[in-house]
Amino acid sequence: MTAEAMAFDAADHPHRRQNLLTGEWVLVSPHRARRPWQGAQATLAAPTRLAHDPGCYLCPGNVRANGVRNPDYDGTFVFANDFAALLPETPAPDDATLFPAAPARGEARVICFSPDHARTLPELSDAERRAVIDTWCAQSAELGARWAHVAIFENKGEMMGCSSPHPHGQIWAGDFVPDHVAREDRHQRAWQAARGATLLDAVAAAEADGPRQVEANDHWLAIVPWWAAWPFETLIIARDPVTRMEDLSDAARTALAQLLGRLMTRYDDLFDTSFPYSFGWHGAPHGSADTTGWRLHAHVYPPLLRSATVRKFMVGFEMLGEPQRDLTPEQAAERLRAAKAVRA
Ligand code: H2U
Ligand code: ZN
Repeated sequence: MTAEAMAFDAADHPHRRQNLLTGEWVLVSPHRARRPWQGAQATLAAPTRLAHDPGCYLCPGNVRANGVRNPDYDGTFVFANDFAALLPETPAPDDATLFPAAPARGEARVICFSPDHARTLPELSDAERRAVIDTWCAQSAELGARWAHVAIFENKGEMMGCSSPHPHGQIWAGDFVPDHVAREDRHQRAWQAARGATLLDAVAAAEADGPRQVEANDHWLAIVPWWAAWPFETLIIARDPVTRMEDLSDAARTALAQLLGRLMTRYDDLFDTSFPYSFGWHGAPHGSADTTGWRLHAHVYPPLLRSATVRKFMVGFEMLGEPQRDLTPEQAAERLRAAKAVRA
């Protein structure tokens, strides 16, 4: 049969999908998921962890790497990163045609999710997760009043380069809009201008109850996006017309605490491990009052592919061409839906 006569099957035929937030493409090669695998396939013994670790820099009452003692905090705890990637006062570099450079000023903070050294975000109660969300919102408002952009994120797990097992996230605020956000800014504005609709509002409407939905409630939708590059990547979209974290209503914050708990518990159940990921929020940059086209959302980028230890590597074609995946986003969503959303 000629290729023209064959009916296209997204679960079988190689094809490319475009990320509407960035314009980037991903190569989907579903037929490759059937290839034999003789590589590593280990399982991980769950490490037992104390609720308070005397050697941890982040636990309440302990002394940090720079000698400062943490207070005896009992909720979330935010402090200025002792090794901040951005500093408030730095001179501007020379900018030359062949050596382009730009100033970078800002500040970085660390947020401990709770005093408990052993409980990760999905292991906290809804009320404790709500406290983390309120802290994110307050930080976004406070730092956004001074800086053009506030990045709120969490690196979880050694595999993602996380430097401490104490559940924590980071906040980097700066006087510039970083590349990924600038790209999403352009694409969301262009969509709004061309169609008179908000891109992620349209995506949420089209994806609700569809094959890529993983979790949903009145205020949020979590999907494996059509264009997912990482095997189990998800996109969490605010269903209300909110452009920045601090504008979330009381009801949306409570609903987010529940949805995040369920989504991340599914991840943990999938490979029976504390699922590693990089996770973070994208909202309208604070540097401009014009938030046209924006819808608040979060990206979850987990590296795992086949088990607790077998990860996806973005190498070869991915480094030199564009991201590629074998498992389709629909298959990934199906597997996440089949995992448990509530801890036993
Ligand atoms: P990561 O685990 O995602 O790397 O975040 C931990 C951050 O905590 C890291 O940026 C900071 C590191 O600089 N940190 C302190 O500020 N003080 C410490 O005593 C330990 C770690
Ligand atoms: Zn700790």
